Order: sequence, then structure tokens, then C-alpha cells
Amino acid sequence: MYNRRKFLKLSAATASVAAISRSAIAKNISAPDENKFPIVISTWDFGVPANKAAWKVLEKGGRAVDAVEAGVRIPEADMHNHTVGRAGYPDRDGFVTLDACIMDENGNCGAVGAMQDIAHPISVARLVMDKTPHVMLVGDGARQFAIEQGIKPEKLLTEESKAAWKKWLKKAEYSPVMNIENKQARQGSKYNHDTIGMLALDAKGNIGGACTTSGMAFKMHGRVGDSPIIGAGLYIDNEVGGATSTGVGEEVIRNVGSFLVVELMRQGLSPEDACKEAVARIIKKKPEIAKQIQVGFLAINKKGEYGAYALQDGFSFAVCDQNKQDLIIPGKYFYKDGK
Ligand code: SD4
Repeated sequence: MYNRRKFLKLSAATASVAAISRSAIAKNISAPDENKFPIVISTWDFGVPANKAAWKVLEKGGRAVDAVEAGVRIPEADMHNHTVGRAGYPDRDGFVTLDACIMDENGNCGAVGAMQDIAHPISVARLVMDKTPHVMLVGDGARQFAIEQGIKPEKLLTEESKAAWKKWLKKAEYSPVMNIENKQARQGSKYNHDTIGMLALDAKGNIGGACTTSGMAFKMHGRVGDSPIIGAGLYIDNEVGGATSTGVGEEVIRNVGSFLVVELMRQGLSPEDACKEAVARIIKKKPEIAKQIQVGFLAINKKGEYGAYALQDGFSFAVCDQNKQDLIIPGKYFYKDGK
């Protein structure tokens, strides 16, 4: 268990918190509440093991951005998770194409879109951030860059994913509607959804975030959702907070969702209220579509307060801090079973 006394002895960390507090007061932005961090939160129940991996970095006083990268690598490697990483479902042509992005406390960010044959897109996004002057690489270019960086390509389509794709091909209904987490889905597979978006506030009060997905199952080849798009699937502003999203990426991109949530927090909204307002914009623009799809936002502010909101019932998020490592909180929502 994390030792808070030991943490408080990290004089460098405490000094920099004091510095952040001063600058926060100067800008009239809430100072971090040191009782509320380090902390890591992530989307869905499968965020629990991912948070635990992130916590290992945070409890040693590590950086938020390192914590989130380590954290989301867990579902990326999970052979039972068909919506993130290694075992993700393919597109309608049978190609597994992965999307991811990462952002640190200094506004640095990296992303990959529609990348094939590389199991950990988040680490390629990190390399794009650290080793190139660019923010995003896509398709063959992203794959080539990963290989140049020493990452071994591998065949990602698992037998299970292939079987699911073959089954889908029988009807091949192209209906890019994300699962709504209705009763049936809740009773079914634990991992029938979705993207992992993770946000961490480290011991120095800095925020980092990561988002990674295989996107919509059986999507059009080349389709990229919100998850690797900075501002849509993820956004961090270290003065204010961070936000991430899950669900039908097209609606998140249309509303630049995560950026919107952070800007709403800047205006004084709580993380939950900011997420609620961002979801409400989706409803306002497309009320009929909104009833049939899922979108959820998750946010944390500089004080370590967090919250979430979704279109539909069934969204959940996982929280890990010094008191509890495996907390799962149901997200609040507008619709239940599409009504
Ligand atoms: C996408 N937002 O590709 C992702 C998928 C997802 O819940 O989050 N599903 O649109």
C-alpha cells in the first residue's frame, strides 16, 4: 500500500506543488489538493488492472505521462479485450488497425492512427511525441516508424477475432452503432467494450493522459475515430485538468469533446458538470442519433476532483488512489436502454 508519509518526504515533489499552487492562485485557477493525489482514473471496469499498473509509477513519485503509458499497455496486451490493442476486432476487410494518443503536462502530445501489426500503439504514440517534431503518424508510416524504433511487427488478428469477423461477414451489416450497455450486454462478456482513456495526476500535481483503442469493430478500412485525435479523444491542460472519451468517435470529433470538457472546467464547471454539458451538446445537435449510441466523457481537474457523464446507462470508470486501488464508479447518464 502506498505510504503517504514517505510521499510527503519527497521534498522535490512538495516544493514543486508549492510552486504550482502559487502559479494557480496567480491565475485564479484551483490549486491541487494534496490529499487528492496522486490519482489515476480510467474508462470502464477494465480500467482497474490498468490503473494498478499506472499506480506503480505514481506511488514512486513518477510522472503522470509515464504512469498512463504503463497503465494502458495492460488492456492493450489483454488477449480477452477485443476493443483495445493486441486482440482488437478487425475492420470489415479483416485488418486490425489501432489508434492511440498520449499527452503530457507540458502540452506535448503524440498519436498514431490506423496502425497495423503493432501491439502497443500507445508506446508508438509516445515515441512520436518524444522522437519526432510531429504529433500524429498514420497507417503505413506509423507502422514503419514503430519498426524503425525497434518494435517488432506481429500478426494481430487472433483466432477469436477472426471468428467474430467471419460471423459478422455473413450479414455484413454496416451499421457503425456502438454497443449500448443494456442489460443483455452487462450480463454478457466483461469486455464487450471499449476504448481505454486514462488520466493521472502525479505527486507533483502534474496531469498526463492516454487513450487507446481498436476503434469500432468491423469499421471501414482506414476509418479513424476520436481516440487518437488530440482534443477529441483526449486533452490535457495542466493549468486546468484533463478529459478523455469513449463511445462513437464521430460524435466526439464533431464536438471536439475532450477539449470542450477541459475548457468548461476552466470556466468553473466541476468535472462531472463539464462532462454532462459536453454530452448535452451531442444530444442538442443530433437528438435522434444520441438515443441510439453511447458516448461517455471522463475528466479530472487540477484539484484531483473527477467525474464522468455518458449518453447511456452502463458507462463506468475506475479510480485508483492511495486509499483504494480498485474502485469502479457507474457513470451518470441521460438515457436508459435508449430512452
Ligand atoms: C472510436 N471511441 O473509435 C472509439 C471507440 C470507443 O467505445 O470508444 N468505443 O470511435
